Amino acid sequence: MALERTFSIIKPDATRRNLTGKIVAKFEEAGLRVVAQKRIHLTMEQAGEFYSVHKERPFFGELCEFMASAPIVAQVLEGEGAIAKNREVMGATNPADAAAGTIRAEFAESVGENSVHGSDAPETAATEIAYFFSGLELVG
Ligand code: 3AN
Repeated sequence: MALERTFSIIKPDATRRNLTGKIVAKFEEAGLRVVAQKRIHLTMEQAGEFYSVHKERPFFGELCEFMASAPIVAQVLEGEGAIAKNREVMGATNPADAAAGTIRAEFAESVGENSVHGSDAPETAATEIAYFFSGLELVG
């Protein structure tokens, strides 16, 4: 399997509850390496731009308000098959469906406030990484 990079966000529900370290530990235990990381507070406009693929969905406004409600931690994770591995460690979107031991099963509060975001494909990973980080900030 190839060495990949994926984009990850530790969301406001998790930063608010001081869960950053516990979530990073889950990634590291799964063999993912944090090669870039920063804590930022998104504006509504930035949240809307990041989630623009969902702009027609009924929960779009609520999603943007949530993502701009408190700081997030944006990260780039590197590892063998990092995109799929990260999604496995995150668990299903709805915490009620997430497998035991996954981040969402342990920490997520609801389908909307679900603690983490992870890219779903190589193309989205590249776009999302470039939206948040410059090449100089990726330190493998
Ligand atoms: P994932 O984050 O697992 O890839 P997506 O891409 O379907 O899931 O959804 C993006 C984000 O939109 C989710 N992480 C969640 O915060 C929010 N979301 C998805 N479905 C709902 C829903 N039914 N109600 C509220 N928010 C939702």
